[in-house]
Amino acid sequence: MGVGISTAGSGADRDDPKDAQLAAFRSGPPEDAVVTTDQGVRVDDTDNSLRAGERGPTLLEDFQGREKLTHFDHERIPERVVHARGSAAYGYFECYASLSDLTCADFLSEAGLRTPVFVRFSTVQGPRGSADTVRDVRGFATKFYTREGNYDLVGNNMPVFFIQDAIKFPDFVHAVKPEPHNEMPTGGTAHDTFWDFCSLQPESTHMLMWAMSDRAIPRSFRMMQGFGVHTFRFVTADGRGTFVKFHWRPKLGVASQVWDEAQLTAGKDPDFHRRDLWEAIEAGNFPEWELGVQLVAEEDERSFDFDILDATKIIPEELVPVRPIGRMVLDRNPENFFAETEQAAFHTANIVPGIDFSNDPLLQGRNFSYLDTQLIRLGGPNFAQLPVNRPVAEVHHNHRDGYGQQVIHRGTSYAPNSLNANQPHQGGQERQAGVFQHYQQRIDGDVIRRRSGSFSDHYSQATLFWNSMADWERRHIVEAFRFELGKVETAEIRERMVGNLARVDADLAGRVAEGLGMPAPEKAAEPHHDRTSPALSQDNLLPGDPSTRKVAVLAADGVDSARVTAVVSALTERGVIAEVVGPRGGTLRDQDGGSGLEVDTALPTTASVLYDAVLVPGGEGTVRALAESPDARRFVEEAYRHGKPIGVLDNAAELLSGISGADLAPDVEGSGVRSRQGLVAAVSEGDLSGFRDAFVEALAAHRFPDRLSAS
Ligand code: HDE
Repeated sequence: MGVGISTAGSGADRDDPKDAQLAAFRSGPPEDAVVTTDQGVRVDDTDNSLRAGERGPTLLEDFQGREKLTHFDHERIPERVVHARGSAAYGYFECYASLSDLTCADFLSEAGLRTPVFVRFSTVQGPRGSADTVRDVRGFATKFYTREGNYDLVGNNMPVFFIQDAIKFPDFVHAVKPEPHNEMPTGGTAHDTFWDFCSLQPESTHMLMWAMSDRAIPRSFRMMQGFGVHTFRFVTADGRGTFVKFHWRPKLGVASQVWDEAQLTAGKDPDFHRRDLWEAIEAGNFPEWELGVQLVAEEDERSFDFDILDATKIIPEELVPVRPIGRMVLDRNPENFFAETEQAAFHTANIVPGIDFSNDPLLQGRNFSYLDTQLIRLGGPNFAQLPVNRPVAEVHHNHRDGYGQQVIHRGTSYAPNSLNANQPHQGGQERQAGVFQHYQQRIDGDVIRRRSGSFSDHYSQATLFWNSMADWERRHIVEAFRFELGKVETAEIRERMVGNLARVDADLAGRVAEGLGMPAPEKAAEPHHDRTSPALSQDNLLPGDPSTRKVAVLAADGVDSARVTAVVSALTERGVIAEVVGPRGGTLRDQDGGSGLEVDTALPTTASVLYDAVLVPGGEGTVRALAESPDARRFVEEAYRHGKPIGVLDNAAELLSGISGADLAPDVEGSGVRSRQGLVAAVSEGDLSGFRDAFVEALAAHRFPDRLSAS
């Protein structure tokens, strides 16, 4: 894919006010122009320095050379202290129906109303250049460019957080980041300081369950849920409040990699998630999420056995259902990574009329931190004027000056004033549509540094999460704890952590301890509960849609191309992406000697972990060549080990014979297909429809984790 740089002013969608605004800032390569300095002076040569004699020293008066090097020297800005690695896209949010009975937010006021958005996904721990597929929380930050100003919903792909109070954030981040003495590990939590902190801070236990689950190794940004995490408030035009939690649900369902696959992907394609998002949008497969809300009446604030102000707790969906209120589609890639994705500045305090905060102490601290961090990262107070951050609503205030000021303000810069008829004037105390007023609440309390007792149960919801998992999800959680704690060098930290896990579930703690070679911990003092919340299990979050899943058609010379083409066209009709992977580039010979399949990707340049499934066509030559190729055998074996669907046509079934456990289902007379645990074989020469249906069904199931080794 080429680098698409549009020429100035082109490519704007006039129905999208944000895109129309950005058009004014775009600059493409000129059609025919002499290179200039920053001052617009056309110059003869920026390839050779000005020097005294051909072999002499460079002269200080070389202003072209100095300008070029100086600009280059200043290209870098500080990366985000957390969430440094990210990828983003533009799109729109569309409201399903007016929510004016709950909120006066304009962007939620009308069925079909579209609001432009910019969404940045990220990992948390690693630096800008780290791999995408590490085990980590993913950021899911959305900027809504509403007609009433920018609203930022700065969420994650997990609904809870590690700590309850923002004042602990620097400690948490210092612990999770690479260790200070040797700057290791990059992008991961499997090290002593992280587990030291968490084992001493039991409020992290619930979040650790999420972080050790497959939610921390998503298949794609497009297949992740998003959560606002905190409880916020909706506020109506007449000032009535309702507590609200935000949920993004991906249309493609929630799907993950498996841990071995994620680690291999980090090497084979460190940009795996970035590429996936970019390519999906370029191909017109626009990712989509539904926004849902959980609503709690003000008077029900204290009616749960947890505190809704505590960000280490969810409100189980079985207690308060999620009500869909709109959908978001991402349909445009940014054009310059630095200008847009890197300079995007999100802030939890960017809210609009109709939305307000709760007293969640984590949220209250974030409301300070995000503005503060942009000041250092973007070098001054005018970052809201950067194209990506500009609201589409008009801006009027008396803020002036500062680094990088882009506006030539005229007139006075204070209020009250008589010289400019007191403009801009205050919105006023009277309630008015489109004018933000803080939600009025009565606060009465002593000034103290203490957490509410209602924040003190750190285990019940961790148990709820564990109880709600399918067997395979539990296996993965156990394996993740074994991996992470297995990398911890200090025995006391491992013991303390396993002790905490015993308070979540005895079986969990016992299995983790066994993997670490430790004695099972004492039975926990307090009883565990057996409540479940089915909405938490990924088993219940797959809609059965195979579209945009990527299938490698692994083939070599001598392929039966007619049969495979018949399958591939049926897959393509279902939105599946099929790529022919061959031993080399070019065209593969058909079994009849003519030209067969066009190779999309040569085997040495790719890997099984970059696909969701493998399809191996038949044909004498192709099967023999693949069986003799260690790379091809590994490709299939790895797909099997990672629980992926494998389809084999005709004699290609032979390739499975070398893989331990890869036994085909018994032949069902007349069906023409043998299918079990994602291994799908076409066994009759004739009709392929049974095979196609079974393979598509396997793709929609995503993975067959029970095929993987048990622990
Ligand atoms: Fe953030 N967080 N955070 N965070 N966070 C940042 O802001 C912070 C928290 C989240 O794509 C920083 O611009 C504090 C929870 C996302 O640009 C910083 C606390 C959640 C992003 C910051 C939290 C998040 C950030 C770093 C504890 C999920 C990336 C650079 C109270 C609801 C946004 C920046 C993007 C980024 C502070 C906890 C999500 C330092 C103090 C909880 C998605 O300001």
